[in-house]
Amino acid sequence: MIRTALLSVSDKNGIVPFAKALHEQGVKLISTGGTAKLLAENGLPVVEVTSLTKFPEMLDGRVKTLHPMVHGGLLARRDFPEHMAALKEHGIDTIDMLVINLYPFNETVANEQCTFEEAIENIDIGGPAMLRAAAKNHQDVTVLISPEDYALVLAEMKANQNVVSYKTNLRLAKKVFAHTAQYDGAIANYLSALGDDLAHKTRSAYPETLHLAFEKVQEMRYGENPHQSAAFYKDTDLVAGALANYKQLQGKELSYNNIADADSAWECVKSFSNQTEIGAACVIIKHANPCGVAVGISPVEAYQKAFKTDPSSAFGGIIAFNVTCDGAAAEAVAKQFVEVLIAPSFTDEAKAIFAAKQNVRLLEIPLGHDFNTFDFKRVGGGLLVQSPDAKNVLQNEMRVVSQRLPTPSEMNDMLFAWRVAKFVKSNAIVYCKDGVTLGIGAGQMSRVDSARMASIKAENAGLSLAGSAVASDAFFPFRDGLDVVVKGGASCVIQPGGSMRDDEIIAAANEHGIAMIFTGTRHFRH
Ligand code: 93A
Repeated sequence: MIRTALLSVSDKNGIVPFAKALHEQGVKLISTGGTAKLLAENGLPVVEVTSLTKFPEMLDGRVKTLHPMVHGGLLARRDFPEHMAALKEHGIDTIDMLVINLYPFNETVANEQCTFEEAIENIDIGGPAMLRAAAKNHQDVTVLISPEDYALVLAEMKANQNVVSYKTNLRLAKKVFAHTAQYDGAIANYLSALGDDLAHKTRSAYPETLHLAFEKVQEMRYGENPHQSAAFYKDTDLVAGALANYKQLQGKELSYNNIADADSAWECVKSFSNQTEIGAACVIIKHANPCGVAVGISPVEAYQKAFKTDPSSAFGGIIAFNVTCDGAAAEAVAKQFVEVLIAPSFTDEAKAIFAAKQNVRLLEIPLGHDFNTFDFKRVGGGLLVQSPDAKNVLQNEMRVVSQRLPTPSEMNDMLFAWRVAKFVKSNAIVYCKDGVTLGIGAGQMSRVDSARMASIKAENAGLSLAGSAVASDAFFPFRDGLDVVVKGGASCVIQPGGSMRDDEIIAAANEHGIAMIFTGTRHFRH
């Protein structure tokens, strides 16, 4: 039964009429500073949390409700005599309803002018703590995070002497945990997009005039083609760019295309490095696209798996490991024609193997501490500037949209495929299974052609796509692309979703009995 409600909302829309209705139901209202003020202004009797806790709101509001008077009231089990005795002993009253909306973190960081300071201040601590407490104790506490639930809860209370059913409380609690998970996910995403060394920096708007400072490293014999001249400049910003920090151990001077492909290879391979359960990852790049990516218990295993994806394209490729290249890996790689081999380090044995192959360029790039601040693209008469595609979709932001849930191994395969698809030129279709790419369709103008291309490549390499996972870098505009990948052998698909025809595409997935996940984020790469 609802006797006391605590209301603490950032977005105050709709709170006054709801609080009025609660008051008319005889519910005692407790509230935090801003919310309490608004309710009092509207003639409602309201107890301020400060008078309950006997503490002022402190530290610029960072500490308002973090107190046993609040959390004891939310968390006590009403059916445990010891809990109720403890409340009595400490003069704590139960709180039966919690109405909250959190500091608007997402809305704040969505504004390009948002500074790092502002973002941090908009991380709500007390709100999620109360939400989780109330949701944990949903047996006795009703917790509301969205105005759309106000009417239903009020109707139940009116019909049932202020009692809200267990079923409703449980439904609302589930909503809360999904919400707090998303809220923390958004914070993690924001911070990871800033990169380790940039976290202290203010995110500023793009300046009116752009003065770029890059330092010349080398002039090349030629550019993308022999009739073009070229040079490589490194970013003078210390935190930026892996290719500003490489050490070349041997081989001819890096060419324009070597540097461009080495960048793609390194960006892709290092994206596997926070996956502690993985031994090693290997990426083979050709013409800026991965033509084989795999993880394995050792670098040699990862390489051998990656090579099998597309042995003919791997010829003359750029290869990267995210772990030390040891003798076994070096020996395996040395069997193929390789332009550039990259790793955080090479063992003496590996160096000795390549000593006999002086044409191979060996690059050591330290893991971590590199982060591109901006992406640039020269266009006729100007420069396009954007923040890098640094967003990693967290698992709790992904949504299973099919009737069939993915199995754990399908889930792993999809996550792997999704990681790779980010580094494949659009339209990208990537088939994977057991930590290895099986077919990669890249750079096609139509998604369905990319899908066809990927399965043709798998067939050419003699690989089976049965039971594989497919990642698509952007949504399927029509069901034809999905039909092609299922026909190819995919049993699950990961894609951003967001097409006008999502319903049709979900229906097609269900018709085929495959599992499908929407990530909500796309990874175009041009
Ligand atoms: O700064 S907090 O993380 N610390 C707290 O103790 C706390 N308690 C409630 N944020 C806290 N809140 C949040 O304040 C609520 O989640 C709500 O978004 C907001 C309402 O503040 P006011 O009523 O003063 O406008």
